[in-house]
Amino acid sequence: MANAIRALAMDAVEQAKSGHPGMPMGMADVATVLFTQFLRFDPRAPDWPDRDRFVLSAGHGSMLLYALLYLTGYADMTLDELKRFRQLGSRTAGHPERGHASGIETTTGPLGQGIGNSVGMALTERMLAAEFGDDIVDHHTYVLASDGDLMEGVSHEASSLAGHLGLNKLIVLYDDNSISIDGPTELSFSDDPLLRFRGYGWAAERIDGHDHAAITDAIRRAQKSDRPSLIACRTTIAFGAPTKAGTAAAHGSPLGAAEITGARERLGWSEPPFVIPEDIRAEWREAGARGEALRRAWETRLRSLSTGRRDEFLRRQRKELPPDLDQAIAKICDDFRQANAKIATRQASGTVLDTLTRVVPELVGGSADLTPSNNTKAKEQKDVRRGDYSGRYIRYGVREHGMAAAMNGIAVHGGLIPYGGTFLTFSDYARPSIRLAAFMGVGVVYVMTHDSIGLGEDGPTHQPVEHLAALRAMPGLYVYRPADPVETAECWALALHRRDAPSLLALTRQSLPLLRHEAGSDNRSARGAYVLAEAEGERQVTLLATGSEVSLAMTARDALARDGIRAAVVSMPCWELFEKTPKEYQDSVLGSAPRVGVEAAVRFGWDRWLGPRGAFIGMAGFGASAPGEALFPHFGITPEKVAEAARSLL
Ligand SMILES: Cc1ncc(C[n+]2csc(CCOP(=O)(O)OP(=O)(O)O)c2C)c(N)n1
Repeated sequence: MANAIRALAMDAVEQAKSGHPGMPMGMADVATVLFTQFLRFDPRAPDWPDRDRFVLSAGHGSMLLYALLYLTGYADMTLDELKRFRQLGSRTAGHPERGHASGIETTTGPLGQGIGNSVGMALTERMLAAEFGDDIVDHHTYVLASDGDLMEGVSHEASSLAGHLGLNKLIVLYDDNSISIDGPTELSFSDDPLLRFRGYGWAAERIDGHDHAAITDAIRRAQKSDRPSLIACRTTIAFGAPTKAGTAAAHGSPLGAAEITGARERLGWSEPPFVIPEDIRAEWREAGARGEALRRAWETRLRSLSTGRRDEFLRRQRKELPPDLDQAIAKICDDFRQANAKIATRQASGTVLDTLTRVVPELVGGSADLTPSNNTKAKEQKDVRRGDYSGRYIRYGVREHGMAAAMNGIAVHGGLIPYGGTFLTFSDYARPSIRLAAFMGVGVVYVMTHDSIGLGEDGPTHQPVEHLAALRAMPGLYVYRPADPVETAECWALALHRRDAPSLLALTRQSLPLLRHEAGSDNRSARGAYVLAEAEGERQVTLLATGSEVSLAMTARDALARDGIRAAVVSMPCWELFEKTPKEYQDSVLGSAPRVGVEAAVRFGWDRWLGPRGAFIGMAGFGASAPGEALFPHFGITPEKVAEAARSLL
């Protein structure tokens, strides 16, 4: 059965003239034992919520996963798809892409991310079990990881968190083949991963990854462990290939006709390319059919839940939000207006969360050790702890990347909606996982505070300047920079409603005046940009601003009015949403008068809104260490400078 995987991997890579045959051939035995004896899955119900999760963290070995999906009988993974490996429009992309085929739990390829995701999945399993009971939620998360996965920093962060939280249903099968692209791993890697993972609080052992009995025993032990498990499987890369086995030459290139013929001989595999003998195929299909009875038994248990609990469980699986969310947001906006709240948008966000976490029970928060700064912990949220997973707040520690990768895992697992905080400047530390959230289209929410020089004394290391531009450059990510408490609540509503893409809230440390005084529940931020204050009469200039600089533009508008200059102020909380509005709306907002952009960040990206005659007030370099009130004048970001720029355009 393992040789069927090896043959398909060799054949598909050869046909595509590109790909990675080595890992699938090396880990074929481990995968066969896992899929035939342990993994609980049902190809006929790939999204069965209580299935075990299998994450191929070493995404370059994608043919291993595709072969398994084909052999076990997933309807959309046909032999034809294997023959079209790595071709345009096929389900069998170079690296596994979530959504391309059922059975692909998460997108992998950037090494280390899969391990990070798996920690979020395993944690979600425990949290949902604490809420809905072990009868309804009781599954394992299995990961196949390579040397590269273990070298990458994100896996260290995530594994350390998994050990701390005691996620004992997480089992990592490590392809300990001592080979990476440059050659033997001893060129760059002298860790003792077993010692390291034991240090994280994991169980760790080494086995012969070609010995089926040893693999079986090790997985059994791991299933009984009270901690997460790393099973280092000693394997030979490209097992069976006559000259390339055990060498880096087999990692990422087709083996070539002669080598494949030799491998077929050694493995005793006489079938032509892409042909699986009937008896072996039947055995694989039988392995794929094992899960149906388990799934049906689970469905019976689900039916025995009370109607209320069952409906709640299923609502979350459908990613449907509770019906009272919008009403709650409207009430929060009213409260802000009544109080004429002059608070930082991070504080407004904290107030919003106090309500949202009550209305949306699937919201699970956290921060990379900046909880009091990010205002991410709602009043009623309890910490998630080792052994007690009933809380809804995760202490991620100083692990931004691990946090973002784990949040992706929480999101793809289903049943919970993750949000997590850090300083906006440290979005860089989380960026590879943010990119994957955008790429997969999962509704993670990032709460990124301290969003400009306005943060003050911590200085330029902490003051983001290029981050908004960099984040806006990422396809599929919605970047929100609300201007006041009302906009903050509106942006939270938009972020939650968007279940098919990640959202990032850039929030201030410093207090801001309330700008949105008008009553009513129209979510004006939903259009991405809108006229906050129209000119008195025909517009002579339009001031475009985001976040903390909108109030500054409003002051400039008053100053200009005193000189008889008619200026409008446009708040632009979300460029991505504005881009999606009809051109007529955009034209009406932007107007035909000259424009001044105001944002305490770099100009990069702004010119598309400013037009050929536009001016920009913002940052041209890094910030400085001083109180925020001193920095705005120092860098020339003041109402006077905005008014001056406006006058120069007339
Ligand atoms: C973040 C990241 N960096 C680099 C790569 C390119 N890459 C793919 S596989 C690999 C290392 C291969 O070694 P190993 O992980 O041991 O896999 P094996 O050769 O055993 O298949 C590298 C550097 C990547 N996919 N992701």
